[in-house]
Amino acid sequence: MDDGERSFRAAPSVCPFCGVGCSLQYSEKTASARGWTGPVNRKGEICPKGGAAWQMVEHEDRLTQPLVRESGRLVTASWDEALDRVTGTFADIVATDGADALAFFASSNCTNEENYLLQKVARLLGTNNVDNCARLCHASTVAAMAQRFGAGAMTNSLDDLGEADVFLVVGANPAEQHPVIFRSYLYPAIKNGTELIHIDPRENATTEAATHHLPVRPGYDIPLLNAIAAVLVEEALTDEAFLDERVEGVAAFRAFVADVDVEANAELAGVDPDELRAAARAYGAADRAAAFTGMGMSQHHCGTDNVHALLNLALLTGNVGKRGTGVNPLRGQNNVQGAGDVGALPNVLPGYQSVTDPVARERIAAEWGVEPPAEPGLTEVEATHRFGDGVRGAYVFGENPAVTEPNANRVADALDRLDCLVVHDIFRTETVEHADVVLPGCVWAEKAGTVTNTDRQVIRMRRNADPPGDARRDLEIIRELGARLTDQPFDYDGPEAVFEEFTRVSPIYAGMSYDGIGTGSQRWPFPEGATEGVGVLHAERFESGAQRAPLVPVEHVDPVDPVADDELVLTTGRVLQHFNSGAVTRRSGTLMRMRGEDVLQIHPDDATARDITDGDTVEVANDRGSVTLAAEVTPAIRRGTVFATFHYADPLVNRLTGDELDPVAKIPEFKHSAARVTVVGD
Ligand SMILES: Nc1nc2c(c(=O)[nH]1)N[C@H]1C(S)=C(S)[C@@H](COP(=O)(O)OP(=O)(O)OC[C@H]3O[C@@H](n4cnc5c(=O)[nH]c(N)nc54)[C@H](O)[C@@H]3O)O[C@H]1N2
Ligand SMILES: Nc1nc2c(c(=O)[nH]1)N[C@H]1C(S)=C(S)[C@@H](COP(=O)(O)OP(=O)(O)OC[C@H]3O[C@@H](n4cnc5c(=O)[nH]c(N)nc54)[C@H](O)[C@@H]3O)O[C@H]1N2
Ligand code: SF4
Ligand SMILES: [Mo]
Repeated sequence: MDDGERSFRAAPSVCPFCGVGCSLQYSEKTASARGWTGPVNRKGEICPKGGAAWQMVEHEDRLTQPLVRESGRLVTASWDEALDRVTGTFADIVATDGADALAFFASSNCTNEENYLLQKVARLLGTNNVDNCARLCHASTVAAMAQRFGAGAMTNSLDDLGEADVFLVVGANPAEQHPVIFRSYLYPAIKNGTELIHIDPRENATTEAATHHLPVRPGYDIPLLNAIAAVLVEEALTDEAFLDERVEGVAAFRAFVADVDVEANAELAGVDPDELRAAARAYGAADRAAAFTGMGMSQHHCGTDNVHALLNLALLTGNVGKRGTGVNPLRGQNNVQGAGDVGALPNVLPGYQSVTDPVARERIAAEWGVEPPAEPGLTEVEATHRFGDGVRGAYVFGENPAVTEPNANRVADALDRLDCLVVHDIFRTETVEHADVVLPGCVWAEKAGTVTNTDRQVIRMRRNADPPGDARRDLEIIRELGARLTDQPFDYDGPEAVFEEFTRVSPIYAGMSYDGIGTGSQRWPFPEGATEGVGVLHAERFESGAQRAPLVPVEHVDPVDPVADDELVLTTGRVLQHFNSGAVTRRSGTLMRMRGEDVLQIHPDDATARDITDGDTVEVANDRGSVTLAAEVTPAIRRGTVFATFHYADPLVNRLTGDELDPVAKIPEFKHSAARVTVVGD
């Protein structure tokens, strides 16, 4: 790419990667991104991904022209040709099969304003088929927390969590996945004596700081958490005053845990019962204990129930509604919280108002002039399963489902069954290879807008550069799409006008403004007259409006894939140096030098039984597909379990994951698949 004519400038913006929301801007001195002292990274600290974030701005692989498929090949086209193709085909589909024959995938890597407009386009067309990859991520957590507490978000703020005496981290590895939270907020407390309980089948960078490690068998968190609940009740470590005032269903729950056999549950979960009791005592005895939950909990066919089991522990011990407590989902991408907040979800309108609520629909209609449809739409994975069978057209904005959805061989077929796949991205991704139209968008540093980070802080992004070549700003592309596809003008003169409209239709953001946010943040909920917003939720009442939240007994269900004697359990996840589908980080020279290839972590006993030695090439296979990668023989992973990341297109690890979904949240079972592991020569 010829960058000779591009000019760059420093303007406070936000890191495009994880949900921590560190502030970044261009540095002329180093010609790269550097942290500035933002509302989260108060000393300007960033992790290696943030440090490499400028590389995508100037990358030679950037999409700089629209592409359309002609005779089977993607060829360059003008914007008019590309947009005409999209609007012509989509209008045709709506005319013949109705708007529900379209599906819109919004982007949790993109701004509130972009996602708000995309869901508006979908709903004006007449469909609630709009979702974002929160579906693959914390959908189950959000479902459980919204049902019990009335808000699907971190109960607490990063600012107060350091006051905890115990951190209970379940199925999350913040030292690698939320590095600035771990380093700047958790680790200082740990150094000061806060105990860390880590529940994870692997020892990883987070475990290094742990006081207790329970290496749970993947898929067996419910028996483990129920056993902790039983110990809390048995040893009178519950908060009786809190149970009296703020909790319901207490007697039934006590009866339920009275039947829990702690030793048997520990054995089922694959952990030492004494260790489990010690961890339960630490959590129960703490004056303040804060729980954190991640993908190890959420990405199961029982993901919603996993989180329910964790919420029980917080309620039993009165660890809700106070500083240094709560249940805190560490959110994924820089705007996955916001993509949900603005209503890029099939069941809720902006601000989590149900699509089935006539009052909420009327409130939207008063602003839009059109009432959104009342039937909940399809979730992402459900939509993919319907491609070519009811769904004929899809708009994929800033997502790479060919790599990140489960059962990748099936996903590839599904993408090809569409009459029209539009991919709006910045690189020629694996998903682009299936597209009929490709729209070149812009990266973080080329856009303005807001994102909402993991602890509900709305932060502003500002332009450091113009998009390269003919690439356009994401908001501009969606605005143009809306103007062409609907009978509304979509004549917003920039992101601020979109944000203002959003604050008018979404009560949780009412009163926020670009000026008020400035170079700091505003947090939801944002009561009238607030300047910053509420840090600790559920203090007097739960966000549901109720004074009490229920304890809910949850029963274990076995993982979906039966594991034969000669098979191992494959669980998948992340490493520090790469991000999700790897579309961006695999193109970063700096990060690739730090971690070039994917490996399969396997326990020495499982390796020996298969004649595998460290560094061997191994095949990992099941009925859905197979991949080959290098073995890393390590006692850091529990026996019987193997781990690989999903960051690479080759090996495409999601070939092995299955289609089963959590019945409530429709999240896939990414964390448990049966697999045969064999050595393939040297
Ligand atoms: N470096 C980096 N940071 C990221 C991302 C990235 O790709 N790279 N992605 C971002 C996104 S989108 C997200 S959602 C977050 C996710 O952040 P995390 O939730 O921390 O991500 P994972 O590595 O998928 O899973 C966490 C841990 O769950 C463990 N685990 C696996 N199965 C089970 C189980 O059955 N039970 C329990 N208790 N644990 C289990 C795994 O061993 C793993 O260490 O990270 C965000 N930050
Ligand atoms: N096996 C397995 N699979 C998983 C998971 C797992 O733990 N295991 N985790 C799941 C989770 S939690 C998640 S969140 C999903 C993530 O799934 P995806 O969202 O599909 O993954 P990303 O790599 O984040 O995709 C981002 C895409 O957006 C593009 N992009 C980035 N910034 C911009 C921008 O500003 N504008 C535009 N237009 N495009 C942009 C990138 O080039 C990339 O193609 O993966 C899920 N899949
Ligand atoms: S911790 Fe997350 S937001 Fe902060 S620099 Fe790293 S990737 Fe970016
Ligand atoms: Mo995620």
